[in-house]
Amino acid sequence: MPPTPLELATSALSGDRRALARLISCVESRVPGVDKALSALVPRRRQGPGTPRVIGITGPPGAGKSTFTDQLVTNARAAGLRVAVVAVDPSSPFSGGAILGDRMRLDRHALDLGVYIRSLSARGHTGGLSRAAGQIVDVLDAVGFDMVIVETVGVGQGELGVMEVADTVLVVLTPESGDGVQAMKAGLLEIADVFVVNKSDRPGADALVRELELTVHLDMRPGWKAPVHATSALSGLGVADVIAALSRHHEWLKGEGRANWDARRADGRVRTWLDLVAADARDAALAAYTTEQAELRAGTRAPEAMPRPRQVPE
Ligand SMILES: Nc1nc2c(ncn2[C@@H]2O[C@H](COP(=O)(O)OP(=O)(O)OP(=O)(O)O)[C@@H](O)[C@H]2O)c(=O)[nH]1
Ligand SMILES: [Mg+2]
Repeated sequence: MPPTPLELATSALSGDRRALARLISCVESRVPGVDKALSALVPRRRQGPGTPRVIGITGPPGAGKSTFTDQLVTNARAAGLRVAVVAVDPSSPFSGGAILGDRMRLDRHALDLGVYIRSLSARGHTGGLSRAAGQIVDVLDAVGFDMVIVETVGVGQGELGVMEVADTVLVVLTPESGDGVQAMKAGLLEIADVFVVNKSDRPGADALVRELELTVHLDMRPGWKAPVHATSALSGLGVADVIAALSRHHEWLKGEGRANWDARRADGRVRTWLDLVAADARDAALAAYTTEQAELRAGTRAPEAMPRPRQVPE
């Protein structure tokens, strides 16, 4: 008999890496019994912006997110912190190029027991990537990591959900993303706690920095104002400033911004629940109504004429 998720959770809590990996796989595919294992971890989940610090890194493909992740990991390790990295690729149904790239870049930490790296692709996900990412962060939290970094490619709606699991979000752009920034300004402002214009060794970086600064400045909402940093992550130029900005945001969350953190976590918990409700309802509907599904497939029944139970199943 393979171990139950609850047994895996117990082993993971005592430091068993293989059990941790298997538990995370259970979370991804929502195997029976995983809900019980996760609810058992509740008392160990963070109740405030303390440990772990959960840092989200997002931005367009190739912007330098993994280079930054690597720098953050190196920095945290130097301070003796245990770090987990969750690399999420919502666009890819496979563990494709981006994730492989992450792997290779982070490979130099592979033998370091203070670092845990996990990639998460869109394949086989029921109940949403953000649901999975959120629950995986909870697991990593419970087993005692000091820092969890969630890297996800893109800056669209899909990534917004994934980034909502983070306490602090770093948006990495490049001079090349200038035009795109216009289109997605509102969305970016919504999620970014720190902006980075990476590859500042290339032309156009200054203009994008000014544009972002102006955008942040014109945002009338009270609270944290996202700083904008120009970096060259490859050479390390400006990276220390970004790390300092991430720490300042963390301090802000602990003080003045505490209500902000509480609200974000509350929303996150509700969203995870609703994702689970939706996933269960979908599974239940697919298992039932087989005749109707055959008619739907044949085109003799409209999707709108399919049964849609509104009762929450027991
Ligand atoms: N010129 C220049 N290249 C950089 C800089 N930072 C990263 N790169 C390069 O840009 C490429 C992409 O870097 P990654 O860190 O993999 O970017 P990413 O955002 O994680 O990419 P995906 O995960 O594939 O979306 C790599 O070849 C890096 O070496 C920089 O500051 N300047
Ligand atoms: Mg990457």
